[in-house]
Amino acid sequence: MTSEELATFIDRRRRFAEALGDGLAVVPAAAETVRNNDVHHSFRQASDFFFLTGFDEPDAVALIDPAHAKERFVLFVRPRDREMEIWNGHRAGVEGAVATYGADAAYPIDQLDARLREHALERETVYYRLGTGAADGRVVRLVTDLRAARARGFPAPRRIEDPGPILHELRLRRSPAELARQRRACAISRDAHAEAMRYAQPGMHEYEVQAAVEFVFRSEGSPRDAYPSIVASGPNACILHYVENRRRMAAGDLLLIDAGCEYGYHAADITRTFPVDGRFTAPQRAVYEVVLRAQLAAIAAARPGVRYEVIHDTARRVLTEGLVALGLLPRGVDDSLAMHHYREFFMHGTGHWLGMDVHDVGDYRVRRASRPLEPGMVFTVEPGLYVDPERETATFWLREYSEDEQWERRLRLGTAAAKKLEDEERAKAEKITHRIPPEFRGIGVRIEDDILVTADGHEVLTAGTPKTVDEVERTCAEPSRLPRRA
Ligand SMILES: [Mn+2]
Repeated sequence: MTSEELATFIDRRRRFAEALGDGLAVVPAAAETVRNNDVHHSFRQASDFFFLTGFDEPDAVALIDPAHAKERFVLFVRPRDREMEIWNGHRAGVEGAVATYGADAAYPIDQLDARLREHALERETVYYRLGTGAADGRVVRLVTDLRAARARGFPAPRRIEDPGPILHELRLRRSPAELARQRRACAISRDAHAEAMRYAQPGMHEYEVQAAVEFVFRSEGSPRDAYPSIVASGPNACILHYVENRRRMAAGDLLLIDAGCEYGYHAADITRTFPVDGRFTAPQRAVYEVVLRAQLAAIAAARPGVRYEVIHDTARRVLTEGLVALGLLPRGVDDSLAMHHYREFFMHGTGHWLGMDVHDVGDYRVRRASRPLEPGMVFTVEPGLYVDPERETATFWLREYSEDEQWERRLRLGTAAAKKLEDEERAKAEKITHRIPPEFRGIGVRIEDDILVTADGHEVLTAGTPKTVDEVERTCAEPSRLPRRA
């Protein structure tokens, strides 16, 4: 770790500690998970833990105890072990945790219970995110155990508080150093999408194009994908989280690729949709142009002070206008919006925060109101349209409703009970069966870029990824530098 990197983590811990006051935070690392038999999934550190420590090993816990006289940042880690390190790789050990990662003190992980107890005895609040893993039982037992200490006049924990809201507000706005890493992730991902357009050909399998995308990620310095790549051709583009990537592609297919890499623990998230044989058909192009118009309009709305929901409202209005014009919806634009008919073809949100995690942490609403954008926030804008390949008709209910109310009901009643109620209400409404023009069936298009809110507007971090019909077709026609199967 460079001294500049170390300074980043020290600064983050300082800001976190200020918010903790005299509380004690317990932040666990990610655990290794079994893939099959004695083989593990590739390890990726928990983002909250990495954000505070920069420490990249499993079986570790960080304590942040700002009111402690000496041990304000303590790491519990796997001790050095020559034999284990020969098999599984280098460990920093307790020595490295202090020397490299700047811990005030470090101990072997098996001393956690005893030492955590000493810290907790003096603190009224333990900040720990319940429900995230193996340390839950440990923390609950400890707090229960120390109840008796209060009768003896020790502070002892009265509260287990979620540190998430504090940490996630810190993670929501990019510092210049963080932004530099995310920019790099975006630039690499941009190059990978352009290469996929050059590389793909009819007759290839989706996974071959996936290999081209991920080759560019690795060869330009990204150690890891930000999420499993979606490489969805033809009708598969209508499956939102399709990751099988095994279909053989044919001329006339569209190929939707949703893939982004990680660089310096920051994610990029790009989607492009292009014709496998390099030329959009007229219906494909018509749908594509609608999605593109919606995406550009939504991006144009991004600037400080604008509420986050404006992005979605802008996208869905433009998409709905396009759907009506293409004959995919039975009513006019205003009805289609109020009755949410567009959801037959656009069933997801327009975007999400993007940071260390691809679907990053951070609240979208504050006291129920959509939050205003601020400089340093990064989010995706990814409208899409998906026309079911198998249905000749679609059913539309003539009923206005508020999505906000439906969300609230889901929170109050739970998803299953709320859904039942929604179905009952819908059954009472009149409905229209609308024929889907056959030329659009099976077309799925999504276009996604990553947007930084700046002081006076926004910046598209993934700019330069081919996007207009002309840019896409031109890039598809370029030769690829990557080898193809003979
Ligand atoms: Mn996304």
